[in-house]
Amino acid sequence: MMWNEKAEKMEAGARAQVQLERLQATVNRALRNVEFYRQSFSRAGVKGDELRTLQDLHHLPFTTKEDLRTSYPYGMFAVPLRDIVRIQSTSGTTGSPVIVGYTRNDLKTWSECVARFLAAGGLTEHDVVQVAFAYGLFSGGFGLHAGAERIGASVVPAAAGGLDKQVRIIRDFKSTALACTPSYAMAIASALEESGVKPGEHSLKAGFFGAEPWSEGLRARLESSLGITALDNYGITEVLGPGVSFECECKQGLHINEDHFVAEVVDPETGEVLAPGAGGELVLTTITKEGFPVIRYRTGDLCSLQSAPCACGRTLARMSRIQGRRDDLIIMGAVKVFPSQVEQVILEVEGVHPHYQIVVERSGGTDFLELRVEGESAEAARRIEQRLSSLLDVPARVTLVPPRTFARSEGGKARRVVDKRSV
Ligand code: DLL
Repeated sequence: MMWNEKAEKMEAGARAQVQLERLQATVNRALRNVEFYRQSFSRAGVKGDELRTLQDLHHLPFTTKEDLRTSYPYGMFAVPLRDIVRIQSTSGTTGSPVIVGYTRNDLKTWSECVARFLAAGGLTEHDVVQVAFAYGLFSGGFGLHAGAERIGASVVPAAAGGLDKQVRIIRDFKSTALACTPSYAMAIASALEESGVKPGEHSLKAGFFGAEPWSEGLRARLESSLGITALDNYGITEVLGPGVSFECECKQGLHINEDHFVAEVVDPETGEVLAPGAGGELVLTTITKEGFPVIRYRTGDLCSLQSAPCACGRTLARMSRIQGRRDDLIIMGAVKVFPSQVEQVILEVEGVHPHYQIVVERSGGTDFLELRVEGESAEAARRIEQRLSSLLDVPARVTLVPPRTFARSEGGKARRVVDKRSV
């Protein structure tokens, strides 16, 4: 189902024109109202009125997380605080947090973008949506809530935490859709199973998962254990929150809401813009945000872009599933691996559970990877070891641990890697 056919199926030329006009307006507003952009444009020797085509965007300076942090708390706001009706923030786990502000129009844009992905997953006013993301400064809870409400579904603000509570709500409220992180969905699936509820005995039919990287293997596991269709959606607080891009029923990449954002993929080292299909760092520019516009924001997320038509009929370009963040890449000498690649290996083998931890250690100058995974099958462990060793090109050790060794997700972003080399 399409929430906004006009926008989602707009012909390429017409959309490019809309994008250019909105981009020009955004840049003008940012230069007028935000000192940071005046300085960064002047350092780069570019002027706002030099933006005549969409390609000219490639010459504008990047904005980094560090830039946003330096402007803490309100330095990047492009409107006075009296026009801001909502404030959210990043968690600040890797440094000081970034505070973002939304005007009334921005909140409308946000719920529109979220409604698009919920509708793409078949959600209507007849659904009961269980939002099991944290509500608070994190953008997940309020973002999903507003989008589901906009569609007219019955929204249950279950919030994160309390697996028993999640199971009870699924069972008693007859939730038809679940929105949370994929790792939390797995914890909920395990808890449902342990409480004796089988896929055919509850009403769930759709899952909207995002906020952290996940693998095709985990999708398959979630779909079979919960008896649902599981779709990926991507977002980032500095740019909007959930709603930047989303999968349709074709599950062939995430459609970018291009009437609100312009996406580029650049070489993470040189910043050079890459051709469609090439993997690199996602760079996003908002073209309708009023309160907190960002120009060429370096997300740190790695993916590729493609503009080939999609069978669903949407003309919105697609990005691949996010492989991981630049910071999450496990680098062991010449070997580079993302936690989601390790997860995929675990899920290809029967006999272990997708509850795991990756431990990286150094001994005698050599790096080792140990995968600790819940399960009892020595045969499964051996097969995972073999597959991991060929994926990594270095020996990997798999240690089986008893079920429930790892604390179940409380709904936040999973932390899978323990790097003992830095302690
Ligand atoms: O996680 C917004 C969100 C909420 C998206 C709910 C989807 C659903 P932040 O806390 O600012 O915002 O974290 C953004 O999370 O840069 C990615 O590294 C990661 N991320 C978000 N969605 C996905 C996804 C929200 N679908 C950071 N796949 C981003 C992989 C994702 N990584």
